[in-house]
Amino acid sequence: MAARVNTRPRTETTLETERPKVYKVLLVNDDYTPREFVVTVLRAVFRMTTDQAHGVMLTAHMRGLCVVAVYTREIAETKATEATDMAQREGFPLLFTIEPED
Ligand code: TYC
Repeated sequence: MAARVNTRPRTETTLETERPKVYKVLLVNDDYTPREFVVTVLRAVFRMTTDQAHGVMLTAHMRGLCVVAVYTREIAETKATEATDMAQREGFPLLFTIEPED
């Protein structure tokens, strides 16, 4: 009797799960925006406690920049714009920017 040969092609499938790209929202220091106002914006837009907001504000004040939070692109853009607009309406140069996280 002829040997039965397995002619099934050998294939390998690897499943890769794409990691969603995430973006950091950065708070930029300036010399004009009052500290208390920065804390107010961080509390309102990023839902921080006063202590958290104060810590982030101080880090930006001392180092020039601070990572506020990490989100998907659309949420990061919306929050950075909302926070920057809030300051602009009060005449402050406070700036939030976004940057892809590596
Ligand atoms: N440097 C500002 C001041 O001394 C306060 C400040 C902190 C402004 C952080 C912006 O991202 C900032 N009044």
